[in-house]
Amino acid sequence: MIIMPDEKTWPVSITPDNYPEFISKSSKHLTRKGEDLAGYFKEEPEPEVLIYEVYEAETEGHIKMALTVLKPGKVGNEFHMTKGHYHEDDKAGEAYVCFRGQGMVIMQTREGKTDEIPLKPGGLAYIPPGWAHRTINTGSDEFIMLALYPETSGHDYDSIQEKGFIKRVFDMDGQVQVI
Ligand code: PAN
Ligand code: ZN
Repeated sequence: MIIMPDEKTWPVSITPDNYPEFISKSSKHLTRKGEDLAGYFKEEPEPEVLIYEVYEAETEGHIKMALTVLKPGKVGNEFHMTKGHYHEDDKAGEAYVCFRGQGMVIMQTREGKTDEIPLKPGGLAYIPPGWAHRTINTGSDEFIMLALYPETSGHDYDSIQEKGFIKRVFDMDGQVQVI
């Protein structure tokens, strides 16, 4: 059970079983459809296709929480993914905890270093400060993860929208390929 006598009262325990309760108490809900991701994939997504949703909690203190539900699927042979961003504060890192599905976080620095961390339920990915990050759903189920990051992080989407990610993730004859 999530112990939340009212919506703004913490602490909470969020688990792979009770995360829908977190969703129901979240204070902000974003949806990202194909039309919101125009220009991100190699091929253009169908405008109305739902690719992911984000539920944010209004936490007090310096750690913010957001749950991402990334739908399974592909655009052409490229797996569904989030937009990806740098944090505006280059001292703000982040942790992703996977609750459901199969996927990965791909990361890069402004100097061109890249890395990736595969994620399955129970796994945690630590994203160091200064690294852009994007989540990919490489499985056939929803990919669900909780992100924890400083509330002062800020999100820089423009750098990714302009230059894209160095590494991308494709289904090549049934194999997940990072290229
Ligand atoms: C996450 C992301 C979330 C959606 O909460 O914001 O997965 O991805 P985009 O923000 O790239 O669309 C996070 O990294 N927050 O900092
Ligand atoms: Zn982030």
